[in-house]
Amino acid sequence: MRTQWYKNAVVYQVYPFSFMDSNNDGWGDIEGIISKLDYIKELGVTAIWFSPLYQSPDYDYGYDISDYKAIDVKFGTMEDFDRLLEECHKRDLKVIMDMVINHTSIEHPWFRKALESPDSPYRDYYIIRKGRREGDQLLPPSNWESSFTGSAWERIGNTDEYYLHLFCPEQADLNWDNPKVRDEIVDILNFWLDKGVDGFRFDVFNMFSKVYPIKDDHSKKSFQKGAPYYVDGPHIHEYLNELYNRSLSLYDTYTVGESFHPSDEDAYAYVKEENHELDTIFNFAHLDADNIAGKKFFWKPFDLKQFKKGLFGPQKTYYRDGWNTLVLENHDNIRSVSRFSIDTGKYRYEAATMLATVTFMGFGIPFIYMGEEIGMTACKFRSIDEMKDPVSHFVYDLLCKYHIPKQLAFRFIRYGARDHARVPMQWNGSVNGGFNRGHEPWQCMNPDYKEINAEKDLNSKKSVYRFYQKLLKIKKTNETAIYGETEEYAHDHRQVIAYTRIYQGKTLLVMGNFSRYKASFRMPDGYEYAEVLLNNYDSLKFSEGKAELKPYQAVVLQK
Ligand code: TEU
Repeated sequence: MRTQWYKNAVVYQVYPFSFMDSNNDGWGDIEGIISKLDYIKELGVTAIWFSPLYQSPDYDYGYDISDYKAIDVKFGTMEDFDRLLEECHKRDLKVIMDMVINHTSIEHPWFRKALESPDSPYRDYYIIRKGRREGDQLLPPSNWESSFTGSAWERIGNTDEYYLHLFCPEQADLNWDNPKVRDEIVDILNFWLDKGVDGFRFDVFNMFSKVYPIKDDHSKKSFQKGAPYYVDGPHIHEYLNELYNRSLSLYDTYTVGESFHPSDEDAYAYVKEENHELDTIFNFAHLDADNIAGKKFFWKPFDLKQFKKGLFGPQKTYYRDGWNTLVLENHDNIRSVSRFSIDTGKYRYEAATMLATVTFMGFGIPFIYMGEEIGMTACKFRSIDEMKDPVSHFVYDLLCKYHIPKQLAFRFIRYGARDHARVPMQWNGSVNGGFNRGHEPWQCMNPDYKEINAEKDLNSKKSVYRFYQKLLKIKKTNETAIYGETEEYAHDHRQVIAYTRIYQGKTLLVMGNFSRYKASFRMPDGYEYAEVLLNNYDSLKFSEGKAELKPYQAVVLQK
């Protein structure tokens, strides 16, 4: 049944809120997406991952689902979705749905019914516990923290009970230990697979299984309080395997799990083919190379060695018996050209194409986030009020609570905010960047849309999009680029990232200069006369076995 079509796939992520607003109401929609499918196809991708399109009250912009089998009205109808699916398949584009099943919206009927009566069978769909009494004070059942700041427990009205939410208070965690919950999930997956979708991206899947009974986390090393009790939990491998057997393996699917700081050992187990859990997971470790301890609002100078370690680690580990993914951006991260200490002013094109080359030529499936292919930059937000993501506000409020001056707090938020990726797509230089016909978009535009937009990029001699086309063509068709084993070079080099991919006697050498200064790199033997497959400059200079790379130059050689 399963053809493993994903092995030479290239995935494009659409964040529906901000892609294309066809009816000019300020929200992106399905009709808008359909109108841009040719643009996506022409780029050279083979699949699209849609961030949630389901019914949602949008406390976390679609990641809080209130009906898993309905399309949200702001995006369109189920008929519109069916047409989207058909139009994608007509163009040979696979469709990957986002599945947010660690938690549901508190507006989901299951949660509503759970709260209606203490005897409701739906209570056991969630994680509801009595608080702890200390004197006259009622405290949460444990000291676990939410990923979005504060306690992970929310008190239920005036009762002495709390429910668990590892994200927003409006996102209640499901109790995966209840077999009925797993039945419901299987039913939802099969509903979409029966419609013909081709795979899923599982949101924070490695938080599904919790350690019971609930207890305090006293460890000093936890990424956040409670993490050892809800990350890579005791039954997670079993539950994934169950989804595989009861649903995924019955169709020609592909899955990618979004993991939350997994241990190396568990990460490998999730993707190991013989385990029948997931096909791939996302690895984000390299994206922490310019923040402190994985906390994205806290700046540190870019550490290229850390980036390399994060990027190459999974390529090495999963090579023999698993598969990998390659990511620079998504809806949770700031634009890649605007980070890693990059000089965007002068070298936006060079940096955008270098980043894509050194990342996507590795072992794994490239995931491209809408707008990345035209080198969209971080948004020049002027105040916290322009930001819609609840996380930006939670963290801002927290910083202010600790007496950080407001301006400084805002600067922290602006450094790492997810809002940067969520401003509307910039299609052209007309009103609202062509996202719609002038209605105020739900999230403000990046004021640079007149300078940076798809139309302008495509007409430019230095087009990021056209470079991506060349790169993706190699990535999809060159067997070495698909199957080759990665070997890293220049690990200690402070400017250059370099590696080979080797497969059946053929070799690719990929090298990129990660800085605004010239850099020289001693290549492994025999590349001076190799064929240049890709170069983001017109020429490449060699001297005595060394490649002399210009600022942000990236090259792929084949031998
Ligand atoms: O994200 C999980 C997650 O933990 C982070 O990427 C998170 O966005 C970051 O730590 C905040 O700074 C997934 C989704 O991708 C995200 O959009 C959702 O908000 C989250 O799950 C909850 O569903």
